[in-house]
Amino acid sequence: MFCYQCEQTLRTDTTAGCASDKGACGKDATTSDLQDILIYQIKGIAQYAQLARSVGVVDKAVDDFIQYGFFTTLTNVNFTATRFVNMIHEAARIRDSIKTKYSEAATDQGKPVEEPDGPAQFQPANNMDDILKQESVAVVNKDHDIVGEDVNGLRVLITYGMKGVCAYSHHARMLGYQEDAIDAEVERILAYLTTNPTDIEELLGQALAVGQLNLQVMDLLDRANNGTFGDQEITQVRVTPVAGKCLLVSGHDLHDMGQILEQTKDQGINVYTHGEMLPAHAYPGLKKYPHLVGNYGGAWQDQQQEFADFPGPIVLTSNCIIEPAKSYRQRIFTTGPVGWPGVRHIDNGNYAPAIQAAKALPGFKEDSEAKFITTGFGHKTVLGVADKVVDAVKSGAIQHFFVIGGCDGAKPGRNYYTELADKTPANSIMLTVGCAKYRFNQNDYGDIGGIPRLLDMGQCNDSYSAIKVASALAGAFECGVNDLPLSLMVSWFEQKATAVLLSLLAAGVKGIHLGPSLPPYLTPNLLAVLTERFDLRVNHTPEEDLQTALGQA
Ligand code: SF4
Ligand code: SF3
Repeated sequence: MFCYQCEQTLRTDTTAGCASDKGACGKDATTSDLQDILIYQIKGIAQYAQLARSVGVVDKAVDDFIQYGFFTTLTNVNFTATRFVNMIHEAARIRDSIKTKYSEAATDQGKPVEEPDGPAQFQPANNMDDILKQESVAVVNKDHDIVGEDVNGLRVLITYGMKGVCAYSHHARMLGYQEDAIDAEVERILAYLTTNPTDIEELLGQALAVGQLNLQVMDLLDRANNGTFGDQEITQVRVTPVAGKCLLVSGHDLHDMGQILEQTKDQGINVYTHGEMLPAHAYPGLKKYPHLVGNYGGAWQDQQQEFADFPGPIVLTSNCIIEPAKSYRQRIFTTGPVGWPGVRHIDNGNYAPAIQAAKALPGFKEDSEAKFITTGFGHKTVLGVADKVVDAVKSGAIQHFFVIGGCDGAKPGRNYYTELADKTPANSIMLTVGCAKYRFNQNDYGDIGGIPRLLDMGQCNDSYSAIKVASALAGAFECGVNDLPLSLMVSWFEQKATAVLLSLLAAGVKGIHLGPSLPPYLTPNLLAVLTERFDLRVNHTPEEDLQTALGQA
């Protein structure tokens, strides 16, 4: 195996990458190799899908599979090797089907039928052992020594960024939101990667195209979430348990959340959100369920202790799952792209097994002291008080905005974000998205003229909100986003954050602070380019970075 897609990848002084029997996340070599093969095949499907599109054949089911398949390989999503064997065989069937449709349409139109080479021609073996023997074509770093680390790094950046794009797009598709232009661009970029590109400038351009595509996808997802469940509203969320039977929902997928709430209605079960599901409380279409009672626990990396303590079943709807301890393995369920060997998987939208488990398990015996946090500052909420915000900036009451968001993680050094938030000046506003917020969202930072100093805009899926607010402020002050008193402190862990980073760069945002450590595929040369063109900044100490952000360095 070789995988270096996430921040917790094993690092030595000279190299980075999980390359032995098991990654730092618990992904074993078999699963990792099967994931590489699936990614390779999907690029081959994209080759044919793109050709099919050129003769007017568009098959939405093919794009569903492309995007779902990429999502399953994102960090902390799916660890079940047998699921990947099934998907590899399905990928071959889907490739054959789109190939046939393309050939027939091209022939009907009197056009020559092309036979793309590379991934499009891959034939998987029948069983897992033999498939694993085919892995050499799909190894992430296979061309590293031929093309050099910079070209390899950019190809990897594009592939990993596309995992984030596909994850966000899959969430939107779950709610019935899909756009052909997005699907076509996904196919184009994946097919581009099969051409073995080596031109650095061209690859950089394509990496920014991934960011541009992700902006479209996040816009679609924003419309999907708000269109389905209503615009986020400012909401007080209880963070302490109440007495009664209980069920915990983790991950990002609001469609799953809606189904679970509907199916647990009037069943005497209290539903709690965990991790990135916290913003669900802010949507009218979800908060209308009185049995959605609160948020339980913190960010994903604390789940082994928190899930062990939770007296009910747990449903994981997306990243981040980590190895379930024996104490709760029998009462955790996965759904959608998520998987863990031996953990029950619900793939038909029927949560009856989890509901039965909730009824059978003890639940919370008594109420804990009530404590609350606030969420629901989506872009519509914040822009609803834009006049107040603009006045506060003009009067000097607000002197700076910080976006402190992205992923949380298990490695030491993440307290950087707690310290950073705590040390921001009292005349500044913090916008946050993603699970990084759990480092500081229990703290009371007060308000500025009634505007809370900490505004939780939602999941990492809602990073689009931060971009929208920044653009609107720039419009109000008739300046560019880079001229605003605004600093972005982005916490990176997995590939959704990679896609968001590329989106920010594609939107022309400069001076982003990226941490806690850099993606290993950003080589010194690539970092130098990003620093020169985008003023990308590497984390130092919270004090130093605050000084830089505030222009006092
Ligand atoms: Fe290592 Fe991260 Fe890949 Fe897991 S996802 S194998 S921790 S780089
Ligand atoms: Fe978090 Fe996994 Fe990325 Fe959605 S839940 S931000 S790490």
